[in-house]
Amino acid sequence: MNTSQICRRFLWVFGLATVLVLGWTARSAPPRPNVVLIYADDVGWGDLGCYGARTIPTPHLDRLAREGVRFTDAHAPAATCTPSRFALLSGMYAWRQKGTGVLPGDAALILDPAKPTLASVFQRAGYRTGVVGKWHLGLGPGPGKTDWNGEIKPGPLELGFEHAFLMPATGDRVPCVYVQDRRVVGLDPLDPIRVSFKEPITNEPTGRANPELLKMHPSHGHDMTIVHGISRIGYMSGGRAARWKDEEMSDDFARAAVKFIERHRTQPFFLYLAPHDIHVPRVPHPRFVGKTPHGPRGDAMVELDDCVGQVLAALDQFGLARDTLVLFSSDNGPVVDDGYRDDAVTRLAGHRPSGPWRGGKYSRFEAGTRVPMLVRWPARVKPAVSDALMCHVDFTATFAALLEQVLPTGTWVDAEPHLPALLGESRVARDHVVEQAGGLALREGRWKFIPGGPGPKRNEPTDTELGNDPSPQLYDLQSDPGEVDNLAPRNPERVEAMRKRLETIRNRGGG
Ligand code: NG6
Ligand code: CA
Repeated sequence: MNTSQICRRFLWVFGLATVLVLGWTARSAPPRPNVVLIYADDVGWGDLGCYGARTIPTPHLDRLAREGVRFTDAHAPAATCTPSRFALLSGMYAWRQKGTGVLPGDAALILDPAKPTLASVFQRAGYRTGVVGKWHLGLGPGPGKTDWNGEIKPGPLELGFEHAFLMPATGDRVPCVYVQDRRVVGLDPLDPIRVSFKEPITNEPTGRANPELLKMHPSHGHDMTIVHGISRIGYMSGGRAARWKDEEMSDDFARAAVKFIERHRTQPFFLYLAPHDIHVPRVPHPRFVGKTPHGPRGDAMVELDDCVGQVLAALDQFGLARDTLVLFSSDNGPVVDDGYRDDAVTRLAGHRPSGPWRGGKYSRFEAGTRVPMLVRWPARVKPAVSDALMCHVDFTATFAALLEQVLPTGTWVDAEPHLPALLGESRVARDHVVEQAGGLALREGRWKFIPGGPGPKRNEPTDTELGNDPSPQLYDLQSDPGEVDNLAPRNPERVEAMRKRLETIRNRGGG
């Protein structure tokens, strides 16, 4: 062999080695998908076509289910919004911290900016981070102090989000304006906003005094300031030019989400998209009205599905679908009448929002927290149905594992990393989960334990069964998914063991 032959052979071998090494690293390189977490409001296990709904078309959610993992035993950390979202972002069950129940619209921020959050984990890993939609975790220093006409902080930007486009609390609570980053969108400084949850601010019309001005009437509460013909919880004045239009809210959020995706399409991004649908007041855009036989509640579900469709279309259009993990779930179980007369009860027509589970939003029975959950990531996740026991409180630790972020031991009080289960690669996840709805309940495998204690049997405004009983309850969900046969009197040992375990978890402390 002469020198040039040796050279050529060397180049050839070197070239082959390079191809092999590159090929290998491409397969084993740490995955860095974009993540879009869609966290819907009050959507029940049974409200999606892919979970059995027959009369509510949800083609885009069904597509996610077909192309990803559909979970059958996934749980929101609580049966209402604020505590679930608190746990989702902090990795700590909300019942460990006082003041984390359903918040008024002028509450102070309840998350501690000094502690890591789901968003800050992504930010530390070099992701662009954004939140669009329902916040409901408090903004600024709180009642009378949060400056709705100036800079609103602390908020999501102090917690690891780089961009924010928010509804501050809920659709049925004032202030009915969007906040972008730290400012109200479209505010006229000559018409400043004032907010109170204690007393009327001016003599502006309220649902209580002026029902003739309403286009949707409350069934319970919701009789304070009227904004666009709907009376809300709380009083606000001013900010007229900035007030959102309920019919356009879903599109407003979808547009903001798509804009965020487009802006960051060349960098890894994390988007927490929190639609308002299908929470009350349910006021879908006219193009969805009449799409189901169920009135506004069903139609709002179709609107939610359309919002998901807009996001999926953007991912397809920008060539990002393959490398983006899309996760869909809900912050608590379903509710039918949640305070407005919107025909939800009379037009149920056999639809079962809770699926086979008992109870719903506010309830310690299973439907309070057992929610739909879908995970699609075409590059990595194979389509499957998984019965792994999952809880949103784990997302912090689980995504930290995905991003290979090492955080000091004890950072997440309750979050456990369950990445293989999230990706559908394992059916083993939690061996227990605490369900919060006022009081607590414990799931351990197939067993469900609800401690005995005081409390009403039903939530009066919504007529949901709450799961309260003076005596302890024990159910075997495998043979009795509807929680009707209380096995506690026949299994005192299991009851005692689960009572003790719940006590131990409770006493572990919030730090
Ligand atoms: C309740 C409201 C309900 C809803 C809920 C919070 C009444 C009678 N009911 O107090 O309409 O706003 O709070 O829902 O006012 S959540 O999904 O944000 O937790
Ligand atoms: Ca909710």
